[in-house]
Amino acid sequence: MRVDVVTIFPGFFDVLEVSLLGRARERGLLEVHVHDLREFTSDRHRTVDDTPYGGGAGMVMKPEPWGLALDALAAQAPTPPTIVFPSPAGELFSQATAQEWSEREHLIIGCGRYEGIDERVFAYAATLGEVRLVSLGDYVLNGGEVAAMAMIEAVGRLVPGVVGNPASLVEESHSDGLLEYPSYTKPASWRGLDVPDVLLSGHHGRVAEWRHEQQLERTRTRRPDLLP
Ligand code: 6GU
Repeated sequence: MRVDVVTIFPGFFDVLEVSLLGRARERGLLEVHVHDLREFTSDRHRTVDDTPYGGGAGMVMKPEPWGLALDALAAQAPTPPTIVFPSPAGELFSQATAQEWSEREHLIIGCGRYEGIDERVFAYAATLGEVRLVSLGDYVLNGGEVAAMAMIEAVGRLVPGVVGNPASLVEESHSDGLLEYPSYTKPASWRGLDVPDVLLSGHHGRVAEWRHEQQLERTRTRRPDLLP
């Protein structure tokens, strides 16, 4: 999979060099290219924003640099890309979104700052690929960069081969619509706190049943909105 990120803060993405996704990059499973939006300006001040028509607070990102950046990146694509704009005004990003995108050949992620991007950019992008405005949740970040990073990690770890043991993707939170069951390791007793007996019993059927009950109970208390 190839991911192109467009941002006015390319340095934000330096951390992708390390950890899980860093190794996936080295192994050629995941190619992430970060582009500075200001490279697509032509004025002396490399301007990417301007005041909003109709008035109001803050600045809006100008359409021209975005148009040139999208042209340059979509032209490289063998198939129409999925073009993602992280936005608190978007649809909610979920594990299902991550799964869907992990099967795509090419993602372009456009990170907006300030009060947003000129709306016409989304309409233009839709002529180049599938456009998705996606939010991490109901709170506001200063820009799309941190959200893009979260999306790249959630998607990247689902690309086949990125996570060493694919079985570890099966029993995790949100993979079956429930929260994950609690986990324990040695020692069996620690500071007066004991591992539940059933996990020491060696009885696989009872362990599986207990874990499922724990998933249901946790989901009921912490995330009732996930239950039907
Ligand atoms: Cl995707 N962007 C911004 N700016 N704020 C957010 C968000 C995205 N998701 C939650 N808050």
